[in-house]
Amino acid sequence: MKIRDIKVFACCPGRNFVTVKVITDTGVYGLGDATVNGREMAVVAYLEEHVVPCLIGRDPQAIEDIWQYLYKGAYWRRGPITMAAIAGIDMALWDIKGKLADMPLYQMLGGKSRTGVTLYAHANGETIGDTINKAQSQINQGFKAVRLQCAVPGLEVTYGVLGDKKDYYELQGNRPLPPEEQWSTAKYFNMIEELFCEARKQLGPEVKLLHDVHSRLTPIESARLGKLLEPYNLFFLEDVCIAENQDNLQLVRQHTTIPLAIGETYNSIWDCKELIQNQSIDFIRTAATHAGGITAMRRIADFASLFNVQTAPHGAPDLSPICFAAHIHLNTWTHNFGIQEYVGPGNEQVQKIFSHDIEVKDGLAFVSEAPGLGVDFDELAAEPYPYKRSYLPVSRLEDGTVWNW
Ligand code: CS2
Ligand code: MG
Repeated sequence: MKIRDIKVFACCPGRNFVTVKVITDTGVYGLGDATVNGREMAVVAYLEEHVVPCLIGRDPQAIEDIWQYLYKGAYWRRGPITMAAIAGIDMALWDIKGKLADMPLYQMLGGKSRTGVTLYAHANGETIGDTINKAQSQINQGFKAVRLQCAVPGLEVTYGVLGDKKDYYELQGNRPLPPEEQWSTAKYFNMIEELFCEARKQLGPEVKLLHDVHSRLTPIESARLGKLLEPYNLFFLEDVCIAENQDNLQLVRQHTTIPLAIGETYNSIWDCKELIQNQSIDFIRTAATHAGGITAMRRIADFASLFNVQTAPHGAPDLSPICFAAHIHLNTWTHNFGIQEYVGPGNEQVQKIFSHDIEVKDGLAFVSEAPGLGVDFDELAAEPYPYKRSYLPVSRLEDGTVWNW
């Protein structure tokens, strides 16, 4: 069996997705997600110019060999563009293998560790009351875990909050130049404790509460935040500070018992090796699309299991349903799985282009029994929605200094 062709699609059904389709000489094909938000066309060029020509004629069943060929063979290892390109190919090859074996991916990984995958929903609001009401409505729909993000009084826009936009697509899908947003740690600290204090009071002790700091704090500020929020029993505090220097999280750890989650931007096991083996985190948030595919996620999950670290894959709207499907298979298999982020099924166009039968009920996702990943891509339905350049925002402190967005 040989790889006959590989097609790379960039479409924008509300926001941009890069989709890889590996086609074999028998007609069986596989799909992968290679989307890097705000840098989509770099991955398209990397794949079309540097990866596709090397793979035509190869055996699509040699997944590990192709992964190593693209990783070690390029000399230039790691980085978001390289690893998303490898991920797109890797997912498609696992999809093909599943179709050939007539087995869903989770079965090939080792079978089920659980029947349903626990999801956390998002609640974001303009005020504390508004955020808590939205969390309550997610709980009413059956979610047992909710991430709370609230606008910071005194700042025009806040990460994770919609403002005047109707959904995440309108918020993120059409920004031909990067908008600039302000950040103030002092203003954030004036709001954040009250949010969780009120949420616990009003939502009760059972619901799992989560929060994403989106890397805005220094390590010592992160430690302070952890201590401040400890009484409200968070399930995890995400991206509390940057961990380019992996010791940063060790410093936070020395001061607080709040569970820590990090890793959505990591492209390889090397970005989280020390975090995991030093047990300076509780949840690793790598995504199949950004960390090198299913092959790489499996390795990270097994490594993390040695150190009591659980997986909590990234589930933002800039990961396509192909990545979501891969995560649901991985999460169904991974024994040390923690929780999956979930922002809903996507808009009508997304659902039409990427079809699958993953069932979401009472805050759990149930894996597809279809062979491979169990998701399809409708090229014709994608055609009316071509790629549109769109950026993530850039953050500045109130004095104009560029800060972490
Ligand atoms: C976020 C993301 O979902 C999350 O936890 O941190 O929304 C992130 O901002 C985007 O994926 C950026 O591309
Ligand atoms: Mg995040």
